[in-house]
Amino acid sequence: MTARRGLAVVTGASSGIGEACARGLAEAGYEVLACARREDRLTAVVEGIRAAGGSAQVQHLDVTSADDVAALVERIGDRGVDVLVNNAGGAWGLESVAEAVEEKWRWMYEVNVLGTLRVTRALLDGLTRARGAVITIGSVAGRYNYVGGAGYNAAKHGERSLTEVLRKEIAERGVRVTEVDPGRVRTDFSLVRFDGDAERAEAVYEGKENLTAGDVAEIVVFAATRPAHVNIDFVQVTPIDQTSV
Ligand code: 8X3
Repeated sequence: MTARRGLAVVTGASSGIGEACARGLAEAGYEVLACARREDRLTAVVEGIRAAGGSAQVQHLDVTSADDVAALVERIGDRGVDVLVNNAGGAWGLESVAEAVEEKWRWMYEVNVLGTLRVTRALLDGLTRARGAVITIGSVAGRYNYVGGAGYNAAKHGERSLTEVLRKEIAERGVRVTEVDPGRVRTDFSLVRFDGDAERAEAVYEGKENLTAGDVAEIVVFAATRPAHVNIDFVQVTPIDQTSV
């Protein structure tokens, strides 16, 4: 398959929703620059895409690192960026406000809000050149609050504010901005949240309908491939039994 649609940059592409977006966008004909911290897993993802006939490359990226973001910008050079998927992010902990751990809150703000800001701002020129699309993976946690969720809720609400304002500010450049807010998706999300406690993580998904990362990626690809005058502002998507949101 040859890349027909231009360049798609995906953060957090080594697993879960990011990996599925990288695969889906490559299948749709984009040349994917797959970005993540874990280069071994990222390399496996990229090899899988290539084996399926798609176009993809590995880019080491920790969204909390200004140097890594600068290296990403340098790699892209004066190319246009047709799609940026801001997927890197996550939750850490489920403590009550009374028991809040500042380090965890700081990390969640850093990856979900500042990471999205840092990468998006750095690629704005490229996105403008291509009249591209920014697609940010938010969460239902950015719309509805829950007990134990305050740190993650606050970060995802912050990311949503950033995304909404960005849409209003850069529409005049022809850059589209979409937020996709998934509910429960079976990924490593809960494993990360619970510090690698597999049993606790599995309990989140056990006996429930769960979205797959692929379900979310289909929406991302759909939003990315709309005509230039069509902006999908946001999509909330949940498994059918997640009626709490
Ligand atoms: C996570 C969404 O519903 O699993 O971003 O808490 S949920």
